[in-house]
Amino acid sequence: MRLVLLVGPTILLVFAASFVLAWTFDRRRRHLLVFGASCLLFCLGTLSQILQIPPGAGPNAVVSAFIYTASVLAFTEGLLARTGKRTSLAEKAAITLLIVGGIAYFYYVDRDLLVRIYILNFGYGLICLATAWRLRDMRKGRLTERVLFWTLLAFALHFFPRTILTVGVAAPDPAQFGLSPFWLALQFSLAVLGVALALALLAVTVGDVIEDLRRTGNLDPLTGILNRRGFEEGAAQRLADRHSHPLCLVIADIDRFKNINDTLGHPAGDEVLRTFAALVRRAMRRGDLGGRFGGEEFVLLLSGCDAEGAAAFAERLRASVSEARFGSLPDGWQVTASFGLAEARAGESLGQLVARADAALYAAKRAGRNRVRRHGAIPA
Ligand code: GH3
Ligand code: MG
Ligand code: MG
Repeated sequence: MRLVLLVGPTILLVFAASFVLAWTFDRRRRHLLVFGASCLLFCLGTLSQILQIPPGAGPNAVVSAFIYTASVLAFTEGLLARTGKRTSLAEKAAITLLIVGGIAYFYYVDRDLLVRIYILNFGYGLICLATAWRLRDMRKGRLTERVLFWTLLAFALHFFPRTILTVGVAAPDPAQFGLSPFWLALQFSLAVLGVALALALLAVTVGDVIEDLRRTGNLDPLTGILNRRGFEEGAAQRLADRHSHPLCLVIADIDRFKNINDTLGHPAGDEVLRTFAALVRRAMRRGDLGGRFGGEEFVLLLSGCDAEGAAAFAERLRASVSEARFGSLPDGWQVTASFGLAEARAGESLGQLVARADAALYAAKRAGRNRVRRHGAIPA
């Protein structure tokens, strides 16, 4: 046997190992394991053909068709699972039955190599094409996602012209199958497009991990809302985008929070912060930005909202805080917060806007706490 035939299966094994290794770093990404399984199955399918296991053309055709179909289905399942989509078990079973049943029928009942070639190639092309269609949003995603989408589409489409051009209407001579243009073109296209596809998958995997790190680096671990860095990043974008204006910044500061910590301990204080953050999150609309600036100070950036709207928003949040029940506090302990807000001026930096809202917050504290103050407004 020529050793060169084992190059493909070896490459597939390396890819399978890479995906499984990537999965061990973050086991929530089950789709990586599915990609690993897909590569491994494809490797086994190739080996079954090269080594003629099981022996005999009929059993070998049926078994390898089954393994290849499982591999293609695992691959598309992994792609879909990555974005929370899936195909049903019934769909997968029906596809497998159609393809493997077709291969068995056109070997044992009505022997026809030509039809078998078309079933496999058009079948896999259609599965990949349907998957590309369901994942069409990826073409607007990150660079790695766009590369993966177009590689997938090219891979899906290539099945059709390649088969038609190298097989046409006459099946290759079974005795010379390994030397037929169909087989050689198949090997070549799998080596090029298949490897490109696996590399694109790995690139997307790396991109996913980076994106995850970036996101968690922008989140406050205690409350799950944005931390100062995440808030500043998002706020700078909105300030620069004139479609977000009018834009208001609201700073909320829990009143006499130190007292809670001193009387009931730090863990009770942390629990209050978590509940407070949940109230903030509930009050926000889509497109609003909310974060914790450290300590017991929360900031909100309200898009498409003028000072009137922001004052009404802050007043609602103030009321909901003063009425809320905080689990870590004794009955009858009321938590209140003071609010300062300012509407962004044209060309104003985030620092300047925060300073004005902060001045309003300070006025709210001085006026007795548990109230909302607007920068520039005449104190009532
Ligand atoms: P005021 O009404 O003037 O805002 O009074 P205050 O006590 O809320 O304000 P002050 O700034 O004096 O106290 C804030 C306290 O918040 C001090 C600090 O120990 C506490 N703190 C800061 N970060 C955390 C945190 O992550 N968890 C807890 N439990 N406490 C924190
Ligand atoms: Mg405070
Ligand atoms: Mg404070």
